[in-house]
Amino acid sequence: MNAPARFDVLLTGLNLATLDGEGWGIVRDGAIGVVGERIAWIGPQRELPAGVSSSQRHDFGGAWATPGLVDCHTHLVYAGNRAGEFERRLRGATYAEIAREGGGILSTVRATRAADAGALADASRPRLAAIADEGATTVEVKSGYGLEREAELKQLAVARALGRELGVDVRTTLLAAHAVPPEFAGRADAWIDAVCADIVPAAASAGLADAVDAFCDTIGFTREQTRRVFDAAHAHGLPVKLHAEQLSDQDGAALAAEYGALSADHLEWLSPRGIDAMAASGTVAVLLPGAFYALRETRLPPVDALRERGVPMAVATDCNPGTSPTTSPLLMLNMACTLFRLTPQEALAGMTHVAARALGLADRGRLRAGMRADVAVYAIDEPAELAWRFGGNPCLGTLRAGVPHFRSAR
Ligand code: DI6
Ligand code: FE
Repeated sequence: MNAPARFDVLLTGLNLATLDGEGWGIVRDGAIGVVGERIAWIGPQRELPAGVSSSQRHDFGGAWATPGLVDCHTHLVYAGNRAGEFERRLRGATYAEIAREGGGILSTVRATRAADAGALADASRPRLAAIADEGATTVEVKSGYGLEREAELKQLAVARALGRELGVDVRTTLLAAHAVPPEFAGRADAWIDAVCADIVPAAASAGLADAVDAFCDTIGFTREQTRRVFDAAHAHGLPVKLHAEQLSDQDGAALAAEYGALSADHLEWLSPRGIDAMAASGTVAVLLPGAFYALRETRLPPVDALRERGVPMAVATDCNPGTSPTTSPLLMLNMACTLFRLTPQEALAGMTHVAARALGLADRGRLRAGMRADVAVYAIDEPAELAWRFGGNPCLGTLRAGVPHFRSAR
């Protein structure tokens, strides 16, 4: 590997779990040299070219580096909370019942509409900061709690602004087809008309959406309605994703695959037909163990079949106030293994390069020369520890597009 004469940042004293290739891609006693936003050199420290200098050097004395985490499915920009609904569910009400009564997503819609952009950012900032604090360098954020043009755009703009403020690469997804807003109660098709004719074009022309998502389920939208949203997204040059087969089998994953979706997410009710379609289209399966856990679901996503068919599996927080009120990507690694039986290596791949693929990003998720210099550093003895433990945070900080955000050992 040719090294430049000078690095902007040099990280030394690191064991590397590069995830470059099939397995962990371990390099012991490694170093990473960065120029600008990119990894310029990576390898065993003893092979560092003699005489190379660096503007900044950080030595970690044997900590581990992984690719920066990619949390590819969150709804973290919202106002209010749903603790009261949680108490109701503990007394026996179901998520779907609460939704049908106008609570659930719609209660967060009321709070999110009422918050101005500043208040919405103040409510959401700690969540993005907490996710980043565990090693995330790229975070996807969905709208879907505005459910009217300006409020949807407000959510997307706040997400982007928080990303710039905290130095996290925030990717935004328009999820106007999340629920039927109160103004359109009983007129789901009319709402989808508005989404397609007004909101998708507005988000696209404002440059505020990187993708378009929909909630295809009995308490969400039908396949036909979802298809219309996808057509509108494609007409505006935006890729699609889908909340599919979370609470029932609507054959949504196959529809997503038909549209070349980046991902289909949740998938507890995914059928063999859906798996075949995803395998053929290369659509990523995003697994969300936090929602599975919080809803006390018992039906598992078909992980063995997905693995057998070579469908790439990502893992994300689904950070949202209703079904996954977590800001811990590391806890999701643990739950992906404990609840869904992924291996720790699959789980970490699922929150790095596979998650990047679920966002259409090919420049990150592995530690390799030429990739974006997104790196997470952890005070651990071996990489499987990231999925083994739950609670606590061993992250010592990150490089985000080459910019160091490190703190002292914890
Ligand atoms: N599925 C989910 O798990 C979230 N949205 C969705 O379509 C839940 C959102 C909420 O309850 O606020
Ligand atoms: Fe979600």
